[in-house]
Amino acid sequence: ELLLRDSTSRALGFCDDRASFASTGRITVITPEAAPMPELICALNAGLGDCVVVQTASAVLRHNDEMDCPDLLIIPATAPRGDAVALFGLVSDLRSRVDTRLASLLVMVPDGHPEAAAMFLDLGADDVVMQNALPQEMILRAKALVRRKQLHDALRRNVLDGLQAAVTDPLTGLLNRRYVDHHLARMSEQSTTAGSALAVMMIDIDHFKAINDTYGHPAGDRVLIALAARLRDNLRAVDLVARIGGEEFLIAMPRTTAKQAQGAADRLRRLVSQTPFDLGAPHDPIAVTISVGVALSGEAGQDQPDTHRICDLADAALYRAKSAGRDCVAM
Ligand code: GH3
Ligand code: MG
Ligand code: MG
Ligand code: MG
Repeated sequence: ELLLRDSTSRALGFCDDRASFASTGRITVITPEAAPMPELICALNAGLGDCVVVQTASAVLRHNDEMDCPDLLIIPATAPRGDAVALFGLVSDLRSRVDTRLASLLVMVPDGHPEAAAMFLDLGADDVVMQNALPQEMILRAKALVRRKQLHDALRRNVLDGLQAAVTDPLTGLLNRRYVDHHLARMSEQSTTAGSALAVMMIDIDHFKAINDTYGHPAGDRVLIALAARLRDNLRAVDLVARIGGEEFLIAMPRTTAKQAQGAADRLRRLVSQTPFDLGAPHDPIAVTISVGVALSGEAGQDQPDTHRICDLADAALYRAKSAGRDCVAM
């Protein structure tokens, strides 16, 4: 193997220093052959990073991180002519599968079959290379495809980060009102379809102005952050937890009965009131209480629920909790 790599490296004019080609991409070659093109594999390893060989499409992901498909898939479509149909199927399959569709796809086309090149491109290959092309050409095409995939990844990450930022409250990391406005209706519809109810809680910190006045605004901010974490940590993953105003939070709980909602609200209320928030020196732990208003929607048989109305009902309940003396739950 060492010999092959050396000879290939020389043949391709790669520099001998492998370190200067630090692992740049993850490449998977898909071929039923047990030991395909050792020179090519070694050249790819030397020039582009880590290259693995698998026999089937479904084996691609077993060799890679589940959530993280390879940068480049190479299909040496150089098998006998009878297998062409299977290879066309493989290419379109890789293109449509969620776990491989983002990988760049390069097909090596058998000599004398230029029509196959067009077919593979039409089915979604990003590039093709003829079997008799020089290894340099193969490597350069592979390298361009790896770069392209990595650039796409970076762009996609930026877009996702941007979307994430648009629906996140920067102080607490909870979801924000914009997310609630878009998402609550969908949660409510899903609950109705499932024949269960969606519970909405409005939470408001009691006398928060006094906390700011006593400890300062930065300490108030840290209370908001700690309270947000305490709420999030004590709810299910399916529950939506959002900061919708200065010291106001909204929680939406799918598949929740009135009794469960009331229990959850009171549990959260006690979790806050029973353990003061310790911000460290110079502050003594800060005692905080919350008032909670709860409303329910979407129980079986009910018409399409109006999420604005549910929020209004939860708001009204919160108002009653405040009137009743705070540090309590109203429904
Ligand atoms: P109540 O029990 O009636 O809710 O009394 P309250 O003092 O909590 O209510 P009020 O609405 O009068 O005051 C809310 C305070 O929350 C006033 C405002 O300065 C503070 N606040 C709003 N947003 C922030 C924030 O992001 N950080 C900090 N530290 N304070 C905030
Ligand atoms: Mg308020
Ligand atoms: Mg208020
Ligand atoms: Mg308040």
